[in-house]
Amino acid sequence: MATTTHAAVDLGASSGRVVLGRVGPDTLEFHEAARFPNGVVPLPDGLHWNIVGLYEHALDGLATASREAGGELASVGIDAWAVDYGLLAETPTGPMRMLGIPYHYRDGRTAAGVDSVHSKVSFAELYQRNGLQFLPFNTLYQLAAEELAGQADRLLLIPDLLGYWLTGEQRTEATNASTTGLLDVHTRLWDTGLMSQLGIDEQLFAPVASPGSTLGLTRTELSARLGGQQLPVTLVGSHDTASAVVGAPLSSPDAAYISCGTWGLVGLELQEPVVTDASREANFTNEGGVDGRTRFLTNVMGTWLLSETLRSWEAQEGRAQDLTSLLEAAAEVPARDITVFDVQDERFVPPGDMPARISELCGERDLPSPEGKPQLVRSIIESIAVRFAQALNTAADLAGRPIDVVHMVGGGSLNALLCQATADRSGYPVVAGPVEATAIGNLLIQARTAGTLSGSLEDLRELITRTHTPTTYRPRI
Ligand code: LFR
Repeated sequence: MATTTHAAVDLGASSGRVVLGRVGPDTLEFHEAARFPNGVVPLPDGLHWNIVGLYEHALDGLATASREAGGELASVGIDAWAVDYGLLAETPTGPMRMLGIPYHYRDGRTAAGVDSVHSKVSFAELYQRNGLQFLPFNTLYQLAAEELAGQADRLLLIPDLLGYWLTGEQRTEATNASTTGLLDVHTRLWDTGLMSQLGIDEQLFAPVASPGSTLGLTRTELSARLGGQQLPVTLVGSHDTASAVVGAPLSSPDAAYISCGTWGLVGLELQEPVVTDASREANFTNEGGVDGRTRFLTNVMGTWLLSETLRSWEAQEGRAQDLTSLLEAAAEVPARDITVFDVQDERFVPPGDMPARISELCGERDLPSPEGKPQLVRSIIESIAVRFAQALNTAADLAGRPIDVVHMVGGGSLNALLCQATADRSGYPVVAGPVEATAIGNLLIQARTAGTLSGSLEDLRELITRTHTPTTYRPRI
């Protein structure tokens, strides 16, 4: 059976990778051609991303992938976290120039943007129009706090910015566009009426394009680095969570998913958005999925709490922490020593000393503060699991649909303690894996665009089920 080879550039908040995959009707093989770190870059004016460094790493990774594929790379697809963007200005010579350094969504400047947007359009009206949960960093709030907005001719979301640098072509990929807050939740087109109410020039945005369309070929100037080839860049679900949901092998019509990395994205795949008062009050979002599906989900603080906790200990002790042995010790902590706290508290959004913030919160709420590392690690994991369980039940209630199984994908699917705690706290079986769901979702849409695969998302997921063995965690209580 014919196979094709594709490269997925997958950028997460704490690392990026280029995954080389060979795909066919009976084949789904992949490995990392490159992996590189990513993270918050604190500068005097706020928190940023090292976007040019990421572009260079992605290009190097593509060069490696192209070499490993023996010059047979059929296409490239890019996905990254949502909401963040680069601003560009016209130049006399043609190509646009970046203005400033893209901000990290965890930067606190957006608070003023929230007030400014809500003074023009209430949150209830916004939700009716864009179907988006309230997150203080949604693009429209960032834009309202953006000093350079007046000088910009174009805004490109992170994967679209890298796509522009690779090809010279500008589009706004639809799944990620849905996280800006400026897309109509029903038509999935720019809401130009909302833009004008907010004083945003609609020309700032490139046209919306669906996953499965072609962005263009890599620029000729890059060919020397890419094995002499001009590679086709295919638009995939460029919001990483959209690709993760494609790559979640949902095994029943009543399956739910948790895409767990820095964030835990907990929800359902629906055919239509749910834009009710109840879903707004529960802060459920209707992000755009691949093939016009709706990602009905809510953001839960994910492994960020744990990784920031480890980072604090590393900084305090001046030495690396061993997550595996910490998790082993955490597994031994008795139930009476576990403190369940509210992981959604806003103080956990910015980077910083999480152990101190957790103690502070426990103090305020009259909860016993976890003592020692194993207790703290276990309390974080159980608290995340409790919130996952609540979010699953709320999703089912709001969508009027039962849940029979939960698919945990992404980095969190490797955390056995978290998977088991989620099963125990929710009462649903948790089917864990694949850990690389995002890169898989990216590769599958490229392969379908190339004509190697065909059919619906269910058909694509069936290939994952046939080629990947998950681990099942059954509820013990
Ligand atoms: C996950 C994710 C979430 C989004 C958050 C910020 O990586 O893309 O879906 O809410 O990051 O962009």
